[in-house]
Amino acid sequence: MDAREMKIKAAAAALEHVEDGMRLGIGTGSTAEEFVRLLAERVAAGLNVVGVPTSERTARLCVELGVPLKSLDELPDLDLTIDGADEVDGNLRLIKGGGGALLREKIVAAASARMIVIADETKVVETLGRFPLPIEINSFGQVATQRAVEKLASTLGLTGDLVLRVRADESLFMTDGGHLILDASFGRIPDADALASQLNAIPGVVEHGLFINLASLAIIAGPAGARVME
Ligand code: ABF
Repeated sequence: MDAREMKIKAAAAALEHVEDGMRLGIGTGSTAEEFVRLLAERVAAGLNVVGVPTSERTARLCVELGVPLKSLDELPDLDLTIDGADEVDGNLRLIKGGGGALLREKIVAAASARMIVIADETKVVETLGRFPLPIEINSFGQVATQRAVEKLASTLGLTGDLVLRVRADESLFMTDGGHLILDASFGRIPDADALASQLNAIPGVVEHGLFINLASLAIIAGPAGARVME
């Protein structure tokens, strides 16, 4: 089974949790996009759902495929969010944001009664941090903010480079919300809860990719099929 087939398998398993009439948060990334494609088929067959997208990219795909959308302001109480992740640990803590949508993804996940993560086995880790942690920062005072993050990392015994994310043409990556992203290559984050809470205390940090106490369960696809972590 190749990587795409595993994404499709996880997405199909998540679709079984979608009920008629649901208000859905719809995630960003290639796995979430496989979910959108399968959801669109069910909508075409009569499934009555409405989605709130977590990125402009996801919104465009939903519109293209005919998945009805509303804004989060129109639907502030969601039944279920389906989204991908860059890393999942055994306590369903996540690193997200590799796609740059972490702020809207976290806002939508927090507005949802449940969040189901869809991923393949390569995303499952014992300790978060192998994947560089995306930290969304305001462009105003970005140097001061980066220094504050570096100082926090040092106090927590975390080492590794913090790099401003750039696009292929070397221009600065800007999120849908107009912010910058620092990718922090810590390698291992032994105390994700402490890092998450202390990052939130830095004024220039808009949000970070540590999703803690947000995922209700994870559907993990591997060569033998899809399994559930909860
Ligand atoms: C998105 O899913 C991002 O938060 C995360 O980076 C991405 C993972 O992408 P993929 O499913 O393509 O591995 O929600």
